[in-house]
Amino acid sequence: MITRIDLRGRALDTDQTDPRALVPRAELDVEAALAVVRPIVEDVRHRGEAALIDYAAKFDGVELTEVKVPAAALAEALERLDPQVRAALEESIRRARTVHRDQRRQDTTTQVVPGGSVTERWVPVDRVGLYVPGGRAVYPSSVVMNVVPAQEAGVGSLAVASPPQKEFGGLPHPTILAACALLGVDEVYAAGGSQAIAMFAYGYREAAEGAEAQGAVVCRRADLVTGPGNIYVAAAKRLLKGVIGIDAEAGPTEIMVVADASADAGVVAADLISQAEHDPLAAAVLVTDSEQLAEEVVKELETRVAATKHAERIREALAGRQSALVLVDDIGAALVVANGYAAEHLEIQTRNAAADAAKVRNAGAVFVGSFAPVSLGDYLAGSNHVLPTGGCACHSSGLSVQSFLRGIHVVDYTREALAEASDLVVALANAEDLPAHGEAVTARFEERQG
Ligand code: HSO
Ligand code: ZN
Repeated sequence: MITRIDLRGRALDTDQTDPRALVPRAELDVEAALAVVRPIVEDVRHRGEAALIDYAAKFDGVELTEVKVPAAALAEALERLDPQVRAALEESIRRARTVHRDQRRQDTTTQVVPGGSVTERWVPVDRVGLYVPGGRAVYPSSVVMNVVPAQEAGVGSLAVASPPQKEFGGLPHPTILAACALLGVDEVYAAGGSQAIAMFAYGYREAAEGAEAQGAVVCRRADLVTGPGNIYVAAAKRLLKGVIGIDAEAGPTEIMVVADASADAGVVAADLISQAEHDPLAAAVLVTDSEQLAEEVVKELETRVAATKHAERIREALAGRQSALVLVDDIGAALVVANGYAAEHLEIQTRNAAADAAKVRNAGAVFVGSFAPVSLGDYLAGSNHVLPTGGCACHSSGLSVQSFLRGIHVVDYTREALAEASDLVVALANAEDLPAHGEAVTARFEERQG
């Protein structure tokens, strides 16, 4: 059910192979989705709420009269929330807040020369749109993972969008609404897919009578949109990047487990399955130096997949080209593979897990030892679960307070400090054939008449 890739006997860190190519990923054609998404985005831009209502009918099968979720629906969802789920969400929020609060940055002022300083001032984004998927993936935990870092960063205005659900009268899923209410988010929209991203990029006004009429603004445009989503959401983010800031184009979930003979095959299999459960395109990869562990994991996968609820989806994910059992000579080689792959989630289940984990350079999040499963991180570790996929972990981080801040350089020089730098600015300006740049400095020291 799962591909074997045998890399034994290969000098992985010295041969010429691109380490990213050692373990394949699922094919995901975001470019093709762009063609679908482009007219939708344009339509939302020009027709606003009327377009959002039309797409809710077309894609979600619901008749909406308004896209904004009424406050009463949020309160009601919270009231009806299962008390156990509520307690778990509250603890998830508490732990995430604890971690994300510590990520807040201090402004730093550097005295460059006497009288000349540069301060890096961290300023939260004014307004953020958070996208929470619906459909197969209804994740109230993702509400927590998006909202908490934005709030801890000090973002002043925060709106959530999630697809309208037919079985809930056109509202987003009630657990998502309840999670919003728990977090104090009161601006929620029943909008999904690329339409929702366009809504955040352009905002919309009340539908008004007459072709030229403009109603009052209902949803203000946002400066940044974050959150996972399907390929159409990724395509809309690619298209609108620049009009609006984006976090990342999230792809299917990935788990890579680096394990040696000391690992428990049942636990490894359970963890691989846990992320395969998300999506038939999810990647579940074991990298091990133990032939015996690999064989045991295969057996455990068979029995555990058969016994779990979403067996079909999981089987498809495990059978896909993106999932594999990779055999390597030793854990050093396993770490070369892991660093090359740059997994969204990387578990280290080895004898020296902490030391091996310290050698990881590329991963969205690392889970150390046998008691830190990815699913703990998904819900309750305190870490964020919106993480870079598709190998993007080699250049990007998961969502954090930092994702919602900008560092503004504040330049403050005295007359004397500028005078001292004047000749140097002029020299560089002339070297670039931009003499007016130099003149902007020297103008300040000219003798003026009158
Ligand atoms: N593993 C997913 C997040 C998630 N899991 C939400 C369960 N719910 C991507 O990191
Ligand atoms: Zn998950």
